[in-house]
Amino acid sequence: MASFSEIIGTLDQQNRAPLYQQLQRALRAAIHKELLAPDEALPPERDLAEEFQISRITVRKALDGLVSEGLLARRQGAGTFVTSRVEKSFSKLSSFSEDMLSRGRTPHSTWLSRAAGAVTPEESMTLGLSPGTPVYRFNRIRYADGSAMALEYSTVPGFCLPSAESVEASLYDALEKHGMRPVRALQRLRAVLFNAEQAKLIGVAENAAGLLIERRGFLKDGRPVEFTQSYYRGDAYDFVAELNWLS
Ligand code: 16G
Repeated sequence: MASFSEIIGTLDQQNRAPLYQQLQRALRAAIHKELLAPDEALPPERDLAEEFQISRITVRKALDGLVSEGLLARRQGAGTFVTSRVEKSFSKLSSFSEDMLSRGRTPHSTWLSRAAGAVTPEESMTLGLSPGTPVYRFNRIRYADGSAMALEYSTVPGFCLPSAESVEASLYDALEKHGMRPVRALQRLRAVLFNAEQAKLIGVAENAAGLLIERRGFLKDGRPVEFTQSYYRGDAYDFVAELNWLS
């Protein structure tokens, strides 16, 4: 079997660029050229340190950077892997958590805010609610295997849930528990550039390309139960739709 340096090249101890940057550059290039395939495991940090004659701290620093770029992912107990782009079906009404779990990735979120409030004029138009109606807002950074994938801003009418805190890891789990999970949705997709604040939250460069998906979800009886704006990293997602010709 080829040694790892035969795949990604060696580091130049005389070069003025820091060694962790050299290792990052070599790994990034190998991933882009697909010398390292999606889902391929990297050798353990200890082996990399030995092979490239650098400290484990340097290896860790190099890998940390690529994890936050979304090129690598750490899976607990299993090691570090090359990430694969997520293919998301456009015709399935699934949740972020389900999408990630079905790909063997571990979802988690951090809260930007989770609160009750009154509907804004924009939300009342979008959700068809009368002014003053209580709503819950759930704003999150969404991760897969520790890499930030999307920023998500959801508004849910007050009748759907008993409290803001009733939503923990998954909004759809909480809605389902209360018989309020949407069964139909309308979606709109638009290309966007991440502004400085969003870019910082999700760990990409300012003005990096992203995809904004707006979803309005409805119950069987037609009542709207969700308006969500999801800003996905453009470098992490492929949206896929199956089309049928109805003749
Ligand atoms: C997805 C949905 C979003 C929904 C969320 C619930 C798209 C474009 N959007 O991100 O509308 O609110 O899943 O995820 O798929 P959760 O149940 O994991 O919180």
